[in-house]
Amino acid sequence: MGVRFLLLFIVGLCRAQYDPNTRPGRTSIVHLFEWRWADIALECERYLAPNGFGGVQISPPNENLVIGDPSRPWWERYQPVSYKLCTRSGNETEFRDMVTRCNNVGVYVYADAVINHMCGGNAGAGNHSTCGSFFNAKTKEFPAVPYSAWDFNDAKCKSRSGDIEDYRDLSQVRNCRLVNLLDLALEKNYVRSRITEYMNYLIDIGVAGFRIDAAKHMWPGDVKAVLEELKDLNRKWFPAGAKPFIYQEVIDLGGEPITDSQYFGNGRVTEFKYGAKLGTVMRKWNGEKMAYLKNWGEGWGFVPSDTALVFVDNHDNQRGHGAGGASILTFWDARLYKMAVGFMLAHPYGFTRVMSSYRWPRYFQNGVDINNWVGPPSNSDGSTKSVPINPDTTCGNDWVCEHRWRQIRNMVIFRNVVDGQPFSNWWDNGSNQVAFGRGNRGFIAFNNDDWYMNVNLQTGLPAGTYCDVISGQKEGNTSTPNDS
Ligand code: QV4
Ligand code: CA
Repeated sequence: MGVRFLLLFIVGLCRAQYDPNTRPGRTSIVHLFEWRWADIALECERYLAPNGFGGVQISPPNENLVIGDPSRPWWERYQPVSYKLCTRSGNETEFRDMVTRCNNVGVYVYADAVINHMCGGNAGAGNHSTCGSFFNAKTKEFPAVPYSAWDFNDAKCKSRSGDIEDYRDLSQVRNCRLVNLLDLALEKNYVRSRITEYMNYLIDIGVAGFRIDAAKHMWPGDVKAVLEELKDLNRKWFPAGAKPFIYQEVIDLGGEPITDSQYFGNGRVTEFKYGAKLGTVMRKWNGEKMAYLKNWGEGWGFVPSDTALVFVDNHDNQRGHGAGGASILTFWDARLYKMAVGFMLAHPYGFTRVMSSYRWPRYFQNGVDINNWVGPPSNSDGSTKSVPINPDTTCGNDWVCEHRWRQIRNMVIFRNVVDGQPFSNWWDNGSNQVAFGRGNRGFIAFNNDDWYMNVNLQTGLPAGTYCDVISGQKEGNTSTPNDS
């Protein structure tokens, strides 16, 4: 008995970082990309908690390089200058207020941790940083951390330019600069301790976990060493012994020496094949059709369900950054997007993240969106605009708020309701009409063919009258018809 108990305990500990720590019955998170902390706090209270969202992924909270004042690209936030908590999203006081208020309503916060690198190697005179900390990228000095030249990897990098040139070369991908970003020497105890100090500071404030940015560009053992020094979550909101949820950004679309499975020991990984394949199916590219989704999940070569963080699009591939973006569906393709997100939220595979974006002036030249750098809706002084809520519950100021679209919000609730129920009663027409249930709790049907769908299906639900929460809204005992 004693041995068995001990064994269970150890296994439990090792799995802890795969657990999102969401409240029971809350099964998804939403990425509020580039939102201000003040707006996220309000959104937790007025919308996310009442609608069963489990948490929010936030943009990197630490100090970064300011680029191209006043037209600031979103991607400046992936160029750290220090671990001080001030960015365009807000200062430390606002950050603490957000975490406290979201936690108090049971919506937890997941921070984007940019720990592979600091800012680009050419930044220097003429550039400043979001908290005003001094730095010099040319001499690799970041006194606000502090880091200096010997905390970086350049000596270990074997590429000609010092940048990553060949993704088939595993040590180049991990030891050289990703697009010239100064690459931290994570095998050094000193560097590890600065990073764990930062992450533990966030844990003490009350965050529930981390997206590990550019995990592919760090040695799995180095990431592990950092994670092993992390504290348990804050006892004010989390049970004793709760570990931060970890999901690592590894883009593994196949064909490279760096694979998702190398990172399973550290926590979950972002399954990029998921959105790429689902987009291909919904667009009917390469002869794909929805009928083939019958064995969606591991059957499609994805990582094991309990190691996967899944999403239809993310902040990179929705605008042509990162890898494998061509088939990706986004809010710009609203109808197909709602179907894809609906499918993701209805299907039991993986832990689900919903994207919430802002509109930007997309402008294609030779197939490339030359405006894919454009930062969040902002005022003339470069500060980020707030997220006003319209009377019809949509968002103003060019914030898209996909998470507030009825179909997506209701499917987030659907996923909570069917949590733990088996994938059941699959039906397809051999083409693009499919349907399936989740035990006796929910049922969903899709028609992505160009003709009507008129079939009698076994749903597995108890006899009764049900509301279609995609086309309508359940109001008391009736289901309201509506626009789309
Ligand atoms: C450019 C050239 C370099 C040159 C340099 C000289 O490309 O070859 O050496 O100038 O100064 C930006 C610019 C990029 C510029 C670079 C350095 O886009 O043109 O280099 O800065 O100044 C985001 C953006 C990047 C951006 C970066 C830092 O996507 O474009 O780079 O932020 O501001 C791979 C990785 C994966 C990564 C993905 C985008 O495996 O890890 O690419 N995804 C994550 C984030 C992503 C972020 C980073 C990693 C970096 O999700 O948003 O990149 O933190 O697939
Ligand atoms: Ca690296």
